[in-house]
Amino acid sequence: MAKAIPEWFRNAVFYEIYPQSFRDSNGDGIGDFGGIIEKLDYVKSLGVDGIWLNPCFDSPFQDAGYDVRDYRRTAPRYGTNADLERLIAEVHERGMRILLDLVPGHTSLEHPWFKSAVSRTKTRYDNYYVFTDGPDPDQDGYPFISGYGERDGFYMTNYFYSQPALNYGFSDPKPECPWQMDFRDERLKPLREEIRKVMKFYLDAGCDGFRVDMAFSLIKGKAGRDEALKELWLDWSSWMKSEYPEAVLVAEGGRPDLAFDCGFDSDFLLSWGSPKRANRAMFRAEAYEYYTNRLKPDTPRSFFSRESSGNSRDFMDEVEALLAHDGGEARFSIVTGNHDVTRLCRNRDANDLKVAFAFIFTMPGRPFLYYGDEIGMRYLEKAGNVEGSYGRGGGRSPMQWERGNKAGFSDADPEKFYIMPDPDPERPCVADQENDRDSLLNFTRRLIELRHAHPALGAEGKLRRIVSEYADAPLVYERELHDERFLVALNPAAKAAALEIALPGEGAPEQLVGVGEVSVTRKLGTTSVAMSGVSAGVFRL
Ligand code: TEU
Ligand code: CA
Repeated sequence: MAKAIPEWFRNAVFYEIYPQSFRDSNGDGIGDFGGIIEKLDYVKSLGVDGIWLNPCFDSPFQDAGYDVRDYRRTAPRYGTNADLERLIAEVHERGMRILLDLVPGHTSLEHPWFKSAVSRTKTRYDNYYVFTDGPDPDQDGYPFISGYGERDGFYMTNYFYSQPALNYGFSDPKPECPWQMDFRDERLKPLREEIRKVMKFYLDAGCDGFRVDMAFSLIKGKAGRDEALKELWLDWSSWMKSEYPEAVLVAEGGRPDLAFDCGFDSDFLLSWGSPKRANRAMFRAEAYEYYTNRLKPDTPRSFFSRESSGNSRDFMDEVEALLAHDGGEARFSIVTGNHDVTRLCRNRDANDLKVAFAFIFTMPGRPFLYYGDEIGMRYLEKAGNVEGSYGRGGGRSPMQWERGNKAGFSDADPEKFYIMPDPDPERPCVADQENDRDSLLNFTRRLIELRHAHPALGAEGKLRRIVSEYADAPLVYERELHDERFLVALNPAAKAAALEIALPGEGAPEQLVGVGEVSVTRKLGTTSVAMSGVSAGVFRL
């Protein structure tokens, strides 16, 4: 059974920092630990409780660091291990927490384990990766790379060709494929122990847990895979929870129900992972276009768009099913975006974003804010491929702190920046938005502040759907905890909306935050909600 969530995590809000793009402190054009430290007061000012830092470990950077060469050493371009410890201490000094990115599914081709495993000689690392027993034609549909290294066999990849899959075994090994080892095979234990020690290494260095990359990719197979994953993860998670009761694990799994059973404290509600991925993509405030473009052309677009042709019902159904599964603990995270998807800002203006944020920060769970989304940073279509970003580079551009061609990101010549900055001189920046009461930045701060001031609006408040059945908005729900009740009404569509809802009580409730015009009037047992196009309101009942 899953262990309880630590107190600090109960109503936590996170900020994702992509280290190479946040702030460069030594003028080489690449963000680093020192740069993040310089900006921690800003991060704190957002009201967030924790940071998720993308991989910062030694790597040949063929997938921006998701190809680890040495789990126990930070990438020199970000700083030393001691610098990382200093960052952790500075985060803690400000009363925040920090999650590192654990990548247990694969390493880089340059990891010593792989170099050893792929060599001609037999070594203790031979079973660390999935290799065929020879130039075996029966690859059973798995992705293998042939013709690399001296070993008489092919290696399985987990993502890019440069990310060989670590071997945690198969849930349904096929006798005709002897290279498929049973996930309980004793020979696989040393790798599991290594990864446990990597977690211990960083927990001892003070980090507060991990975001776990591709958490459910570890065990291969079809039949019985979920059960095998539970066994693997419960082993690690229960160890971690007993040794480090304050630490948390957040899965990148896209399956919060399975993640709960594995002992994770949360999982991202991503477009993939769900049999209903189309519904998630239509609704979530992450990646809509990115994913919908890959869906059939007649797939409706995001609910959070001015034509608002997606419906919110299927997504809310899924959220309710998840809440039922985890006993109301809401072990899922809705994100504004991440380093893999298009920025939410694509095809949306600041008001559209405010409506989406009003949703994200008043829903159950533990939301994650992707760096730069709080100022509406744009998706750069022309970013190109940088360190294996391929289609994803547009959302990884340098953080825009101030005006000017360097955006306060670095002292280096912008030509030397790690990745292309937004070329538009009118691009949004922190400095401008700090001074504007109505900016997206200050709106985001108010939402996060509200969420903390009123736990009913936070992770574990009860969610009651009032309206979610229309294909063209609005979405109305109630949040409740102890003696506090709030009404949230969202109309992302361009056209105005008016509806009557069943909501006991009299008088006009107080509006706490909003965008556009939303009025709620209650008379003789009927409540009328009138909303302008592109509007949102949070009301105290
Ligand atoms: O991504 C896992 C994932 O499954 C991806 O499909 C993701 O949805 C995709 O990149 C979108 O194009 C994780 C990391 O977040 C990603 O950055 C890494 O490249 C990947 O694992 C491999 O480690
Ligand atoms: Ca630097």
